[in-house]
Amino acid sequence: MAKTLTIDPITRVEGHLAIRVEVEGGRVAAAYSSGEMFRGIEMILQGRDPLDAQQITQRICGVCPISHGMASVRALDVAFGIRPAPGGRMLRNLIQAANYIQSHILHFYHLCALDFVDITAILRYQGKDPALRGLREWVEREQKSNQLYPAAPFLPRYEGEYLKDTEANLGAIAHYLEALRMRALAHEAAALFGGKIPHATGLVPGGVTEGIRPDNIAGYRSRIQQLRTFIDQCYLPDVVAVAGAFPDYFKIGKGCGNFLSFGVFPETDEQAQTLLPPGVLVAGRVEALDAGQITEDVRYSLFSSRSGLKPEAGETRPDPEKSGAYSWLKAPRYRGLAVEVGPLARLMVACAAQDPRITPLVGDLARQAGVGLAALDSVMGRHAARALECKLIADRCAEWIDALTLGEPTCLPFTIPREGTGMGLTEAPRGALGHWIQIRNKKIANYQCVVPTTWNMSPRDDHDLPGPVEQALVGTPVTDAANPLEAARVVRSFDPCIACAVH
Ligand code: NFE
Ligand code: MG
Repeated sequence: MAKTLTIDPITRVEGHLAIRVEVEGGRVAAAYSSGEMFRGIEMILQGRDPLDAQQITQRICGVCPISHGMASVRALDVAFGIRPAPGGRMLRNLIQAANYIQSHILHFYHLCALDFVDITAILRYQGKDPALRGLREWVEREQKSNQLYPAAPFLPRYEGEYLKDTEANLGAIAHYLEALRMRALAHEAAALFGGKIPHATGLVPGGVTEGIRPDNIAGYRSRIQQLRTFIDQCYLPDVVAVAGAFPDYFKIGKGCGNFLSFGVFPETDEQAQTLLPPGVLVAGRVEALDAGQITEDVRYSLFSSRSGLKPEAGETRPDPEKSGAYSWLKAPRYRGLAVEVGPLARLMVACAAQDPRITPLVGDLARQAGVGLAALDSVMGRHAARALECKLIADRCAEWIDALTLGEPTCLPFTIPREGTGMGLTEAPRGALGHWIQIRNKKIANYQCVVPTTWNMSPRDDHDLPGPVEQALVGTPVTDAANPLEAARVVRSFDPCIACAVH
């Protein structure tokens, strides 16, 4: 007989997510993903000045604000009939890249590492490092506390198999602390060109308001060099070590098998030439992206809006009492298919398109992990893809910063049209992100966002097709119903952000 388990809230993800699984014979037989909060940013935008869109949509999230700002200014570029100044396009890339690096380091060290690294190893720490000694005292306090909630963020935790080697654990724990400093550096790098972070003020239609000067170039370059060292010497080796210790996780968490990328980091004026290419991978074949194939179903979502609408005609009408609905996320579909988005999707699409820069790197990664390319569609493959992408982007940043031209214009004049429409597609750290704007009488008539975690954590659609994480959970072992660690690892491998997903 099926037994139902609910993980609510699932910790160490951004926002409020509940996962319900039906377990039969020690494995997940069915899964349900519920976003548990409503925000209504799309409704807040209606009737406002179009220039408010990039400021307000950045408030969707403090982790990936730049990507919302980018999708927004790209939609405004189209609606205003302008293209960004070349210097502005380069600065947008540098700002967005710094935010990616921050986000990927955050996910690995501060959100998911403690799924694998044994934090209790710090109790055996005998060294003199004041930060690690402080951490040991913190974890000791948590261990002694018999109150469930004040003891956070490390204990209690789901018990199960963690990394065994004390030195490996202590090394990763030291990197957990170092990663906090690295994220600050990445934030500073983004702020040098974006004005501030989170919620950059410098992103505008036509480019970026900050100029290209020796001081901001030097500041960005030095921070990127430190980040590249951390990625090469800590992040990648730690992911490889975790992968080596948990090889089963190349077989756990296989997703829906379809991958979507909008493409990101335009290297020329043309969207088609992006560092990470656009495309859709269905049943092993890569197709050109057709944004006209995107719709959102709401049968199981807490909305009374019409179902199956395209984003440009999308509606946001909350219906908290809706019978049968179980999530505040809509269910985005591409030609009716559930598709996975994120770093793994971007690399899979790039490999299927035989991208000359990316394909050999992914092949090397799979060889290093001792698995075939197909095994990357898994929990461990998602972590490895995120780390590899972080390196790819950071290395490219070092080239972009050297290619800037001092004093080159970074923004353009524009006028707000009386009427207009725009679609802004980009890739956020967690995957494909689109904003759609309709302008009437110089005001926002409608604004719709379709967001990475909305794709990945979506509930069932109108045809009862489960969303990507709901599919990935099926078959996951549950060795101890009181400690469903395996299921939590599957969910966290997607790096969900529910604030974004419900927006
Ligand atoms: Ni709130 Fe975001 C990213 C976006 S995820 S983190 O990356 O857009 O849905
Ligand atoms: Mg939306």
